[in-house]
This record gives sequence, C-alpha cells and structure tokens, in this order.
Amino acid sequence: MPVDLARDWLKILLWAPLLCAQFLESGADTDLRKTALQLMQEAPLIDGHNDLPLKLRWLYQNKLSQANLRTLNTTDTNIQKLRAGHVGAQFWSVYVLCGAQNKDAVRLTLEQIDLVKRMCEAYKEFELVTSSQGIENTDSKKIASLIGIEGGHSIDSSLATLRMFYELGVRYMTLTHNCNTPWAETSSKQVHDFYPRTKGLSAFGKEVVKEMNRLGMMVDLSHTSDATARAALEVSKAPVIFSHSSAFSVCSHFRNVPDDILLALKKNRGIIMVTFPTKFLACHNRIVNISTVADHFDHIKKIAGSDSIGIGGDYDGEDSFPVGLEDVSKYPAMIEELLRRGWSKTELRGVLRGNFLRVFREVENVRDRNVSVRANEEEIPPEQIRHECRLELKPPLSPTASTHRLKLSSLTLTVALCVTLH
Ligand SMILES: *[C@@H]1O[C@H](CO)[C@@H](O)[C@H](O)[C@H]1NC(C)=O
Ligand SMILES: *[C@@H]1O[C@H](CO)[C@@H](O)[C@H](O)[C@H]1NC(C)=O
Ligand SMILES: CC(=O)N[C@H]1CO[C@H](CO)[C@@H](O)[C@@H]1O
Ligand SMILES: [Zn+2]
Repeated sequence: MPVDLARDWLKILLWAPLLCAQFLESGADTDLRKTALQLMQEAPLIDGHNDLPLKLRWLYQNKLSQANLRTLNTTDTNIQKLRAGHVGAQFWSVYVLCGAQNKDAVRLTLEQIDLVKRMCEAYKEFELVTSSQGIENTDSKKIASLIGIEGGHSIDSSLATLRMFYELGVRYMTLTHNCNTPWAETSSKQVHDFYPRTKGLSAFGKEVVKEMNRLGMMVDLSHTSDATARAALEVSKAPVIFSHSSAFSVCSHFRNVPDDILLALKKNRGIIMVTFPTKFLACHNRIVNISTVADHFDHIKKIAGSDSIGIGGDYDGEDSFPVGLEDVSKYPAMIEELLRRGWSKTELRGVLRGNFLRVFREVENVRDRNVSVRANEEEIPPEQIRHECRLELKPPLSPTASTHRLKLSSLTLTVALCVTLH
C-alpha cells in the first residue's frame, strides 16, 4: 500500500467517530425542532406585546388599504410569519408616543384601537377577542387578536376614559411608558421630563389599579419603576403581568425586573413575559443569540418558577433582535433551545399559553366577584396635572335665568367635547 493511501485511510479512521457524533447531534437537533413544533401546534403561543400598529402608523399613516399584512416585508411581523411562528394569540399594542401626553394622547390611542379593529375586519386570519374564553374558542386557523394600551398617559388621568377603553376591548394597560404620568413613575427617568416629582404610585395611581381590577383589565408593569411595580403588586387584588420585560440579574437594564419583584410576582400569581430586544438581553457581551434569551428564562425559572413565565417578543417595537430570533416566525427556535436545556413539555405549555390564560381567568374572576361594586368616581387632584389642554366644565358664574344658564353650560360642554375629540 502506497504511503499516501495509508495516510488517507488513517485520516478517515480518525475522523469517523467525530463525523458520526456530528451526525447524531444534528439528528437530535431535528428531533428537538420537531418536538418544539408539535408542542406549539398543541399549545400555540399567546404573545404579550407587538408594535405592528405603531409601524402601520409610521409607514402607512394607518391607511390599511395600502399595506398587505399577509406579506408585508418591511416589518418583523406579517401574517405568514405569525403562522410560521405558531402564534395563536397576539396582544397588539395601541401605543402612542409619550410626547402626546397632555396633548392628544386619547385621540391617538382611539385611532390605534380603530386600526386594530380594522385589521381584524380586513383579514379573516385575525379574530378580535376580549376574554380568556375568546382565546380558547378561536379557531386554530386564526390568530386571536387582543388590545393592550402601553402607557398610562393614554387615559389622561381619567378613570372614565379608562372605562371607555375597556368597553372598546382593551384588556391590559401598561401603567407607564418611558415617561412619568401624574400618578405613576417610569423606569426610564432620563428620557422625558414629564411630572418629575412623581414617585412610585400616587394615591390616584392606586385608584387606577383598583379600577382596573374591578373592570377586569390586566395591570401591566413593564416600563414602570421598581417602586411603582412594588406598590401595584401590593394594591392589586388580581395577578399582574409584565407584558414585555426580562431579568435584571442577567442584564441590569432598567427595563428588566429584579429578583425581589420576581418573588413578589410569584406570590401574586402573575407572569413576566420574557422579551427579546437585544438591548434588554445582554449588557456586556456583544454576541446576542438564543442562548442569551434562554439565560433569562433559566434565571426567572430559578427565582419564580416556570409558572410565572410567558413570552412578549416586542417585535416591531425595537430595532435589534438576537441572531436566530429576527422576527415573529422564529419563536419555535426559542422553544427548541429551552427543550435542549431540559425544560419539560408541561413547563413549556405553560410558558406558551397556560400561564397567561391562568392570569387572564383570575383577572376575570376578580372582576366577576366585584360586579356589585360601582364605578370609581375618584378624580385626580387638579394641582397634580397640567391644565392648558383641559377645559373646566363649570356652569358660568353670572346670576342669569336658569334656561340661559343651561344653554351656556351645554355650549361649554360642546366646546369641551370638540377639544377632547378633535
Ligand atoms: C418586499 O415586498 C415588496 C412589495 O410587495 C416587493 O417588491 C419586494 O421584492 C419584497 N422584498 C423582499 C426582500 O422580499
Ligand atoms: C451563542 O453564542 C455563544 C458565544 O457567545 C455560543 O457559545 C453559543 O453556542 C451560541 N448559542 C447558540 C444557540 O447559537
Ligand atoms: C365588594 C366586593 O365584592 N369586593 C370583592 C372584590 O374582589 C376581591 C377579590 O376577589 C374580594 O376580596 C372583595 O371582597
Ligand atoms: Zn415597550
């Protein structure tokens, strides 16, 4: 045998076990992917936060007729991708920028709600849903669509406005976005200078939480300061959610949740829906991939148990997502990685769906046990808000005939309505 040929044989002999191992490993990977997909078929994902409605405002000025949501490719989200990602229910955020606070936040929020409702009318793949039963009843070929408000500035410090948003189908409200409101403090103190004196949850803020409990609207604590979150956890009679946040111990970003609050959340029976934007996931390493996100899942499970976990991708809400999780079609890769790390199918069914449904049902039960309680008529003390966009609805003071007075006050009311609704 020539020396060269012998050397080749030797090489093959040396490499064979390695090649074999690689083959087995990739076989195992295909199995894990298959298991992940099967699991998601049985338990399609309920995702806590998606900002497509904001993108539709930016890209199309909410002119839905100009976009094809089935194939839209300038966003992280379209219907094909949601299907590939096994998303069974999606909370659409009707977020309006903090800059609208004290201006037209209520109108802009109404316009985003209108947009989500029109999405559900225009696409048979979406079904507007407002209850836990509604999610469970949704045909498996459709995507249950729910509405969440992101930022208490959307209610303009008015419990009546909160109630009307509930009637329009809103089922969670994030107490703050990146700005303080007069009644709740944000975690992003450096972004806006609205109401710098707000600390945690004010007395009126506690009334907001109680009224949300009474209505059956979930209290969302993503974006709030730790003081706000702790106060809300204390006041709320129902489980709360973090619709899109990750673990502070893994990455000490102000958008993430520290361990003591994770423990309080476990006690409250609420959930944290782990979020995927890279800037909240990795504070130090530059490579952010599925392993990084899995570290957050593992940590939260260690502190609060897998029953306290869901998923809120925040797609279309931020620019950068981890390698392997670039858009809403990639959720199965996340489940595959958790299977690889030894998460059981039961735990993952909870993460995908069961844990959120438990929270939603308990929120509805608290509402149903309080049906006899009347609407909260508390108002925010006027000195706590800025006034220039608010008209005071008082009858004119001049001692005129009562009919004249009536006419004037109805005129005042009309003007006020114009100001609010325009
Ligand atoms: C994105 O969609 C547009 C409009 O339908 C199409 O012209 C374009 O080729 C698509 N781009 C990619 C990368 O698929
Ligand atoms: C993620 O990146 C790290 C290196 O930073 C690497 O060790 C790990 O294998 C990667 N994980 C995946 C799932 O790609
Ligand atoms: C007045 C009333 O019915 N209050 C109830 C509201 O719900 C909470 C939580 O279930 C009960 O503890 C209250 O008694
Ligand atoms: Zn957000």
